[in-house]
Amino acid sequence: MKALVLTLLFLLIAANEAKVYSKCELASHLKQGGMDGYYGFSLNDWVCMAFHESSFDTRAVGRPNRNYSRDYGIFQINSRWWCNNYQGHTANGCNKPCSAFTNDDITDDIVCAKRIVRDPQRMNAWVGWKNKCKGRNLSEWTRGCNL
Ligand SMILES: *[C@@H]1O[C@H](CO)[C@@H](O)[C@H](O)[C@H]1NC(C)=O
Ligand SMILES: *[C@@H]1O[C@H](CO)[C@@H](O)[C@H](O)[C@H]1NC(C)=O
Ligand SMILES: [Ca+2]
Repeated sequence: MKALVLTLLFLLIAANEAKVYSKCELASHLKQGGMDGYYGFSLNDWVCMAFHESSFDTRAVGRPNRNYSRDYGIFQINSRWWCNNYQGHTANGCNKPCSAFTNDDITDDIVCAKRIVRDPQRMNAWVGWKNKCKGRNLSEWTRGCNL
């Protein structure tokens, strides 16, 4: 019985921490977070970016970059500039531990993504967006969503 309870508890915790968004669910959260049109970027841009950066997986952690920084979470936020992973120098522009960007609550991830896009390079900060979304017809990324 105790083992069963522990197993259930573990599954609950695991389920709580590992969230892979669906396209429309993410679009809806981003809209609530004020991302639609933020600095001129549409929901489609944000959804397309998140897909190509993390496949919508809130737990995604990138392999170490050449300079030993890493990218965290659904928006693959970089530890050199935006969050602290306690493994080297960081500017910590979003003033967060990187672990804040690998849980299933993306509220703070959204706040940080907004901070990132306010920098001059805008969404070019995300290579996935630059290579796979920029300048393309992105209407499929919110098609069929009830927004
Ligand atoms: C480290 O590499 C990442 C990814 O390539 C990049 O975003 C970041 O700006 C780099 N940091 C430095 C200090 O060069
Ligand atoms: C984008 O693609 C959709 C569907 O493929 C189409 O309906 C729409 O007109 C396109 N938009 C532009 C600006 O080309
Ligand atoms: Ca978070």
